Amino acid sequence: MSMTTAPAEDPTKLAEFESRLNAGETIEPKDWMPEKYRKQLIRMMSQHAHSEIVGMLPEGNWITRAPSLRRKMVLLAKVQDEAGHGLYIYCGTETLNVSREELVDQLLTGKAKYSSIFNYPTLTWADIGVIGWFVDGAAIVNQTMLAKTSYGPYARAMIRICKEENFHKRQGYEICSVLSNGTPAQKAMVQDAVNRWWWPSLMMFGPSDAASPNSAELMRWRVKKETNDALRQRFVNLTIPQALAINLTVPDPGLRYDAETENWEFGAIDWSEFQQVIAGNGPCNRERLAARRKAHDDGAWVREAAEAHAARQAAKAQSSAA
Ligand code: BYC
Repeated sequence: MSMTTAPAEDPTKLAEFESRLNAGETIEPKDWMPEKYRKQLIRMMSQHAHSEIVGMLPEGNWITRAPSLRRKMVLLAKVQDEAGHGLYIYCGTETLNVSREELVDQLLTGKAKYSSIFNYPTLTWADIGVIGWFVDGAAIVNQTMLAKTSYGPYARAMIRICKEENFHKRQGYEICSVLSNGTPAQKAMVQDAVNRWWWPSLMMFGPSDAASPNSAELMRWRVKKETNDALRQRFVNLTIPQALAINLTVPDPGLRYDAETENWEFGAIDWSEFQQVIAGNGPCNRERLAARRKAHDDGAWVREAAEAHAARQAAKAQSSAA
């Protein structure tokens, strides 16, 4: 990316752009947009794509150990969906005039972030259920909002992706329900997974509103339609009744229902843990990046073959046109 300071935006164009947003119009790739809007979208969309790709690793860890053929088929399909989501969002990001190579390079060199949640280990089969239930559940809450974002290609990608995430969430919740109604050992295993994933899932929504440097600008440009804290609260309100329905508890002594606001109020989040994880010091950050770098290196021959094929096709087309 260029290190030079962006020139000041044309105030007339900026005013037109903002009035289009205020009228609820979507912005399309060929439309004029402020450079900062483009940069914010590249940051957010590429982080989202990277999260889908890195997100395959914790679950991929259990494909060979799924407890039945049916569970294995479902998990394989889910992980493949995530690869599809990643590629789809990379394509959407490319409409903002940035190359896939540049985006992937930012991930592999540690310049770009990906969701904090994927830096935790999957220790038991119950983790797969809880990821579907909590992590995909949190993603749905966030992405349902993003399906109405102001940038057209991102909004359209979210509509399709949310449909698949709904299936992911249901399969996760069903795994948890079966385990919770199973033997005492199975019940203990799923409760332990819930205990480990609860707080990191709340952190997925990002820092509290007061500590979120990007929120104000993203809200003004209607990229985000709701704040991190509002979405986090919605997730808690949706999830606690689901936990109660299958006799599981979340590890929060401060949790209580406020009948007046109709919110499940929750205790304080340990933001120092979140900061450590996004700074690269979570339990699995190094392992995740090493796995992605290895996959990228192992795939070099595919990229080379595709380039050689494209060059051959171009030469053929040129010689038949001559
Ligand atoms: N993890 O100003 P803020 C999935 C960073 S994958 C890491 O509030 P913003 C799935 C943030 O980037 C789900 N970093 O930022 C896949 C910023 O740093 P930079 C992924 C985080 O953008 C497989 C700084 O903290 N979803 O669905 O206003 C299996 C300050 O934050 C996190 C998306 O990516 C985090 N959790 O809001 C299952 C959705 N939170 O960039 C499921 C798209 C914050 O300035 N992204 N940071 O260096 C978003 O909606 C928003 O970008 C966020 C953060 C809510 C994540």
